[in-house]
Amino acid sequence: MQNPIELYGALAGNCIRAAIALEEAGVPYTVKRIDLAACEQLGSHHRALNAFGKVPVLVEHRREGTFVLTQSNAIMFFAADRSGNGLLPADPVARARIYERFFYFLTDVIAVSHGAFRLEQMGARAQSTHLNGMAMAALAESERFLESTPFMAGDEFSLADISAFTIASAFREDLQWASHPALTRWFEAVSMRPAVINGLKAFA
Ligand SMILES: N[C@@H](CCC(=O)N[C@@H](CS)C(=O)NCC(=O)O)C(=O)O
Repeated sequence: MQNPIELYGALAGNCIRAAIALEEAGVPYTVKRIDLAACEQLGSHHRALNAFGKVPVLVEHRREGTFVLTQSNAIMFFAADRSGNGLLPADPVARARIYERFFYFLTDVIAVSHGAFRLEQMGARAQSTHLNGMAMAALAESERFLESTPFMAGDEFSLADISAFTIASAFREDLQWASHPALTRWFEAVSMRPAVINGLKAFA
């Protein structure tokens, strides 16, 4: 039988994060590619899944009906709940630390970088550069998370690392890696994880 879970998406950070989370969680899924350049996400077929016309979208075919989930971060938490592993442990303290770091990357790096991208599209180049600089500085600051632990929120790989990894990949060319030895070591280690490699390839 086909995988009950489908992940609709494209080669973009939000979709790759969702794919990496499913891979790390060991949740089998089928990739459904959406051609953003051809505006397939805005067509009626895709809008039936996500009225906002965005990817990623996760679809799970259940006996009791079809479950549709949008928002990359919601999909990551869905995957973590299925994983039964360290992506999001049950211990409230460990979990709180993961939330802290996960939302650091989401709100201080990814969202800021997204704002920069929108400004660039509007032709507001100076403002875009300023915002991108803020996002990059916040990413560089995450070096301190890695001073005493191998991963962003502790001794185990977690949702916080997935959040950090895709945006660090996007900034790979511009980050001063030599000044950030812990970030460099972390990035190399995460890049070699089989689930991360598979997630990166999901929409390639
Ligand atoms: N907050 C949403 C953002 C989704 C989003 O903006 N997706 C982009 C691709 S990364 C998209 O669908 N772009 C196509 C469009 O805006 O037409 C999430 O995290 O899933």
